[in-house]
Amino acid sequence: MSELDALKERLSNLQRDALAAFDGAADLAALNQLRVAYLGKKGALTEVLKGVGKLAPADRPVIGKFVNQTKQALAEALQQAEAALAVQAKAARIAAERVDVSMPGRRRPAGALHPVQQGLDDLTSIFAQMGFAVAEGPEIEDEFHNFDALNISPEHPARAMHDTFFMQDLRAGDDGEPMLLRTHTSPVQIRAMRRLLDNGGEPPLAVVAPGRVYRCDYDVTHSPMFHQVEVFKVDRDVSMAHLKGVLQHFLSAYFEKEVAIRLRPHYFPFTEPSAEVDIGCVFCAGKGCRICKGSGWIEVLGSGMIHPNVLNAVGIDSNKFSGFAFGLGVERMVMLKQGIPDLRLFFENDVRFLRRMGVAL
Ligand code: 2NM
Repeated sequence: MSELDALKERLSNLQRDALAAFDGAADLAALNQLRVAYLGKKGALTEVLKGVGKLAPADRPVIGKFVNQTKQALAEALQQAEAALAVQAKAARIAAERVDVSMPGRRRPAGALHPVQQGLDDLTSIFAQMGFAVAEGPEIEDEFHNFDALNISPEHPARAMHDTFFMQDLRAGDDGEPMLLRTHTSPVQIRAMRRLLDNGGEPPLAVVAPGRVYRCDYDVTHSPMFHQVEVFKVDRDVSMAHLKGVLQHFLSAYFEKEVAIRLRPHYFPFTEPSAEVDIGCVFCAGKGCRICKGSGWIEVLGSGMIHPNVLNAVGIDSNKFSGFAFGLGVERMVMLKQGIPDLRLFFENDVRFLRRMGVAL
């Protein structure tokens, strides 16, 4: 075989091998290595071209044309392989980054209202709907608003260190009178009545006062901090009939059924007459059970006609005006409505209780 034919054959073998190799390249990096291997300065083509020097001068243009065709073919094949790999790489990237937009999001725990807060809101809104104004006030009080104005005399046992948390270092006023944690929300009522009179107003006035209260009392059925809702209305000719009507509506609304109520004579310093209020037992429908101790009745709140001394203390003329008032413990009301057996569950923050009783936001 002539030198020319041998060279032609080497070139066409090189082209065949190169095209096959380009076709089989796994990625762009591999293809680049093949480009160097075939077309680079020290590549296979350069190696073959070393043989051109040995050819007869007349054969050189012939092989030159052949070399150009080979180079052209390799360049085109490279370009095609490159384009194919680019398409393939893009498809692979899209597949890897694929997001299922129809997949549901991860659920986050939403949190909930504490059953006591839900009870406060439920109770307060029943009175708000009846037209009572909602009032809040300070948890740190003075003796006037918490005791004196409520006709609770200095000798009254409720004032004793035993029941009241006095602030050791906090004193108010020029005479350094003692401050205390309010033992009921009545001081909020006193403030509401005083504000009305200070602003030159006069009754009617109807207020509901929800909030935290504190008593130095700690056992299975008492917590040193608990919650109260207190309610009053003052106007001309307010009577116990109004009290009973409001109680009947409120208690049936709260328990979401027609409940029987009864008033039993009682004593509170701030009301006269005073009455404790029972409802027909919500657990046994009045038949008698362990919860109502066989009586068929459960005590739910204290009430009465506001004592003339209380009205006079805030500047309301007790000869012109009268009022009813009552107060209840929120935890007790929630326990009765939800069948919660132990007061301590409200304050232990056991998540099993909170998840079960918590009201979704
Ligand atoms: C009770 C029972 C009876 C009461 C009295 C007042 C005020 F400030 F208007 F005089 N507010 N709440 C009251 C009356 C509270 O709780 C057992």
